Amino acid sequence: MGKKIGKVAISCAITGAIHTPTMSDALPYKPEDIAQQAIDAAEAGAAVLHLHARHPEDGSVSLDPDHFMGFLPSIRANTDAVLNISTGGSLLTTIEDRIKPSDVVSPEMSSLNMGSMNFSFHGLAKRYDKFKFDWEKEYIEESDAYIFRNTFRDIAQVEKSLGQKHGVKFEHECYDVGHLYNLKFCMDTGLFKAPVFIQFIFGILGGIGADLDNLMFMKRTADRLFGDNYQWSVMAAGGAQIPFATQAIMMGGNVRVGLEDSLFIERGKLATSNAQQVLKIRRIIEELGYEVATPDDVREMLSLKGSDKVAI
Ligand code: KMH
Ligand code: ZN
Repeated sequence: MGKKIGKVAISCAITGAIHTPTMSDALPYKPEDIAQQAIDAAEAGAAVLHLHARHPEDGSVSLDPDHFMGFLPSIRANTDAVLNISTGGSLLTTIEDRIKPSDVVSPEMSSLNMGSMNFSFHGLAKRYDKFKFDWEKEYIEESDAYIFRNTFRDIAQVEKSLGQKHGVKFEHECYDVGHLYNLKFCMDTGLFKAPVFIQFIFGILGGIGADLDNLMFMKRTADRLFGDNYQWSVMAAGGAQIPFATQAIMMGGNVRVGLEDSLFIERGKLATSNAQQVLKIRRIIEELGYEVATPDDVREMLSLKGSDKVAI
């Protein structure tokens, strides 16, 4: 084996809160399916599992900690992956509700969205004539009126409830350049300590678009604001997922894939599982001469508290 250039951490976001069951049979929403796909994704090379819960009967989004507990013990028992619990799981409720699952689970990581914004996927509704479940059509169509609320007070609340109380490290989700400045302000006022982990996000309607120039710009801006005090990863929605992840690898960053962010494995072709996307990006990582980071590599890179401190 040739000498490797560096390590790349793969995060896999298993189901999320945007896509609905009609859009892909592969999107998991039953606890046993979320667990199995997460385990398979970890086996394929994902070091971090970014997790949301769904109602098992109809796949609608859920923030009920019991629904998380329907799949987390099995994932924990079968993988060493870093568990990352979303705090952005609903556009329709309070930050307190969004914090609850992580407060119960005390994971090594949680997502933390770094600004309020439009967050819309209403354009997807017209692609489907019929929906599997009653809630889906309205949920998608109504997203033209959704505001994803993440005020500075909300951000501070997440830090207090999860960072201070549980030693949770955050995946700082930055959907636009302004979110980097929000994070910088929070760091300057002592809310977060280095190294912070930034997820640059592209292609959400309401955030910065999936143009490669924007990735360069986000990275240059982050370098200027944070210097050596940050680690980074890239997530792009839909068809931009793998191309942006590839660009991130070549720039020395980390990557996020998963059915939360894209239902596709290539243009026009649905992915059959989360693991399929992980395996694809893994092949690219290795072909480009890099090595896939293990969960322990990520623990070291981000100074995580350790899996023994997770409450499952
Ligand atoms: N689906 C991503 C664009 C969260 O979980 O905190 C947003 C996300 C939010 O991952
Ligand atoms: Zn998410």
